[in-house]
Order: sequence, then C-alpha cells, then structure tokens
Amino acid sequence: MKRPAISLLLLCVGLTDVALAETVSVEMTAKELPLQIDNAGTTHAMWTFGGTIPGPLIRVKQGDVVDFTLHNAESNHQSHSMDFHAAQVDVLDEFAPIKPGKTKKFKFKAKVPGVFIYHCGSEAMSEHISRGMYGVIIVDPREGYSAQFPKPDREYVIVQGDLFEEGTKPKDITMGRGWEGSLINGKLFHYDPVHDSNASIALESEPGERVRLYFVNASINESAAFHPIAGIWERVWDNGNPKNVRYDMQTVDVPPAHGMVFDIVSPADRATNNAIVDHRMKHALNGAITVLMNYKGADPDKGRNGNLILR
Ligand SMILES: [Cu+2]
Repeated sequence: MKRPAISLLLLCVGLTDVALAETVSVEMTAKELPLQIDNAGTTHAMWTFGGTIPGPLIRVKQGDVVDFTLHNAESNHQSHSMDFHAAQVDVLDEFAPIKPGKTKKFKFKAKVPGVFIYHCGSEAMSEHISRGMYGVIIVDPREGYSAQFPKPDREYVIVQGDLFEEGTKPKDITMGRGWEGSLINGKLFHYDPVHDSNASIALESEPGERVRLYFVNASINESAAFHPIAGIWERVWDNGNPKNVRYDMQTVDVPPAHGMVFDIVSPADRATNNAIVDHRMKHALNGAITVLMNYKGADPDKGRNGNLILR
C-alpha cells in the first residue's frame, strides 16, 4: 500500500523564537477501498485518508505552519474534504469539499498545543466519519516537557470509531441504527488477544514506565468513558494541553470529535496487564478493549521512534 507523503520543509528565518517554527508539508489522498475491520480478516467498504484507519499521524510543534494538500482520487465516487480541529480558518473556504479527481491546498498555523482529531466534513458527515475518514494531529507544546508535563517513556495513539453494517443509509447512521461495534485504530478488539483469539498485537511497556496515550474519540454520537482496568490514570490533560492537567483519575469521558492525553504508570516491581476500555459496556464488549502489557523485555520499539499507531 502506498504511504501518503509527509515531508518536512525547514524555514529558518532568524534567531528569534519564530525562527524555530517550521512549515510542515502534509499530503493526503482520500481513498475509498475495502479494508479489514477485525482481526479475522472481514472487510467492509470504507473511506479513508491515505488508505488506513485512522489516517496518517501528523505531529508538529506549536507555532508550526501546516501546508496541506488533499487529493480526492479519480476512482472515488464521493466528494471529500478535510477538517482539522487544530486549525482556526474558514469552514466554507479551507474545509470545503472537492470532487473526485480534484486537489485542494490550504495552510494553517497550529497555534494551540494538544491532541486533535481531523476528519472529513462532506455530506453526510456522519457517514464519511463512520466509514473511516479521520485521524490525529498532535501539536506538541512549544515549551517542551516540564515537571507538570513530564517526558513519557512510551507513547501510543488510540482512536476509537464506529462500525456500521454494510449498506447502512446515511440517515440511519446519523441516528445510530445499524451500529455494529467500536473500532480501535480501525479494527474491533484490535489490541485485545484476551477477548479475540485472532488478535496478535497488544500495547507494551516495561514495569514502571510512564506510558502516554493520545486518545481521540471519532465516534459520531457517543462519548467514550476511558478507563484503564487494573490501573489509574496518573495524569490526564484535557485536549492534551499541558495547562489542563488532572491527577489520579479513574474514568474520563471523551466526547465525540475530542482528544485527551492520558498517562499511566504501572507498578515497577512486577509484571502487570491493563485492559484499557471505553467503560460504556456496549462499546467495550463490541470492540473497544485494548490490552497494555507491562513486563520485563517489552518490545523496545513499540510506542517509540515514531511507532505510535500499531498497525
Ligand atoms: Cu469524505
């Protein structure tokens, strides 16, 4: 599968703080294609940014300019658009849809730090989002890490979305009819070998490590009650902004089209496992359970070196 190009273009303009800002070129192609939606190999007709659910992770620093290009593949049947929640622009201009075969470009400055969803905003938006047209942009704070916002040992991105029965009409999707389950990074029980014998991946860390989860709820109607079974969120940052810190939380509701940052630190003296769930049982038992294994000898590459979304 061809990967969308994300390249960095450095624009150093002096020695002031502004000089550290970069222009980050991001190019994506909207692709309508059959995709695997579970660990058993079942496919559904999905719509995507770049051919995966979620779309490619974008990561910039606060103050950077995102120079964005959207291609709507000629073979597609739908108009598509891009709505970055990290942008402050004009919904009728930058976020306007384009027809198949067309290309659109716009720029925005990522002024606010945090974890943001991006999604397609074309009609019917509920269908475009629930078929998979969403992803994550992390805007790292300009000031970097601090005592209040410590450097994590590992980082993972988890995006929860909906799965509807094939052929569900947009009106029904909007009303929640034909809902089948909750996708975690594009698959039911994606990282849950406990409940799904076909699952082959779990999140991993060493005992005592600080694991940071960038969680985005791409469900169209319902919040996600995010909870780490057998653990406590050591810190939670609403919207992922270092200013919005909360300590020692059990369950935190994340509304549709919102993102938060969650830190968990497992006991250092033993191996443990957490089941990270949307505690709405309807969601958990239909796909939204993720296992985090904390053990000596954890895969050193998972949650590191840009490996935030396990595919
Ligand atoms: Cu779309």
